[in-house]
Amino acid sequence: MNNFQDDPRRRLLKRHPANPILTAYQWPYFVNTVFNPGATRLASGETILLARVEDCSGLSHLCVARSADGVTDWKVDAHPTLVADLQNHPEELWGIEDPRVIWVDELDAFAVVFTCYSARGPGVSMALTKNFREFDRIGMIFPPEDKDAALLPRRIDGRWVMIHRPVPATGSAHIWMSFSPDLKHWGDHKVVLKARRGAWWDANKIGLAGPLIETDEGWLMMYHGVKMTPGGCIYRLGLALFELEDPTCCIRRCTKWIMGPQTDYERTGDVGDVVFPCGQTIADDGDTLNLYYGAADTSIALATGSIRSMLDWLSENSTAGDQGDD
Ligand code: BMA
Repeated sequence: MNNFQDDPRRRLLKRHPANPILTAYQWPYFVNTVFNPGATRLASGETILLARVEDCSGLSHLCVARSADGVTDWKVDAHPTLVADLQNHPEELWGIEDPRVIWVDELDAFAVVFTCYSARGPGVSMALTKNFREFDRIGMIFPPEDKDAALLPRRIDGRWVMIHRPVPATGSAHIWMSFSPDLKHWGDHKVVLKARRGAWWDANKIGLAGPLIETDEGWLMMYHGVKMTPGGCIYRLGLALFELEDPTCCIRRCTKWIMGPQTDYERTGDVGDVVFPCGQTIADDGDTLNLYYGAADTSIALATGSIRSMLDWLSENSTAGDQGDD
């Protein structure tokens, strides 16, 4: 008998019954799709989603949605919040996508790291904001092809740390970390998590989901794995844990995915079979995780879990270290 109902992974992330919680129909202006939002909570407790919005040109911009409970009654900005600025940033030619947002005490600002879609392919750009109304653009920090990037919320050994996913000319696309003294000049690039090979769920191409979560056991990373099949790609989610004071060092990495496309809104849309989180919020208890994710590149959905349970599950369903393949 199939024991799927007993699979503990079903309890790790629970889909919200109101899913999808945000769709293009809730947008105050006409758009094609809303998906892959960055997420954060303000000191007031308000949840902010910085959604990727694709209009009917096919290009994307970013738009803020705010909610007191993080589930209902979203107030969406009446107009696009952050749009491509071609005059100053020609690398944003084909729009901006997939923001990851993190509060940085030292900067007294949120760091927004997003994809700039240039004529040479996607690169990584950064901007700072205090209020999600005005943004100070730092500009492109990693050239094409690179994406799926987020900043660690604090310096490690005096340097900023960026997680990102360059795509090499040959071989698999792995997750890297790079270091900077000033958020502008980046170096000491290092692969930190490799895509597996063959039939694995996370073979050939992986990328960061939301920003890393600091726990007492290490930095918890959620990442997506892309399984390429004759029927198309399947985007699923997994977990890995990295050392707190040396985040390039992977402590353990899951074997099985924790969440994959199952519901209609995840399986069907502009790009079917995609669950793609770019951010999460953590409740006042310090443990409850609200994971906001793009579903099938069409709508925004929410899944809720416990960080403690994820760490426990990871310790029983993992291999030590990275274990990926070159
Ligand atoms: C990735 C990114 C995401 C997208 C996903 C599935 O490469 O471009 O924005 O959600 O593909 O189409």
